[in-house]
Amino acid sequence: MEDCIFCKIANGEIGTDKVYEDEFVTAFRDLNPQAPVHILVVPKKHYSNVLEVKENDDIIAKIYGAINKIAKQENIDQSGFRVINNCGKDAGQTVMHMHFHIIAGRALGDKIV
Ligand code: DGP
Repeated sequence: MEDCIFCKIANGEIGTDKVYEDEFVTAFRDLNPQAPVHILVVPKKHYSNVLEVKENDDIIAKIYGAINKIAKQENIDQSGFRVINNCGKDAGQTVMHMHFHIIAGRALGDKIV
């Protein structure tokens, strides 16, 4: 996707504070952190959001495999963290490249669910 900021970050065209990378996934610190640890985990391939993930596609497993490693790397595996995916307008998705927020480093307060 030509004009996608997260595609540009994932392919190295734009530099960022990268914390993890493998063949399928890149993770970097959010520009506008909501907690001491706020990391975005994105697939290297462009998906606008989770609605584009097909049943037999293992990208979500790859993303959660990366989250597992990042949690240990960031020392939040014991204290805990929240993973958030915003999909579409009502969820407030602002970047149309599927991404999962890892939020941690403080008590996260009220939950929606
Ligand atoms: P969402 O609302 O779920 O679409 O969250 C998008 C997040 O992406 C938001 O927390 C800010 C972050 N973000 C937007 N542009 C950039 C960028 O260029 N670099 C980084 N590191 N984060 C960005």
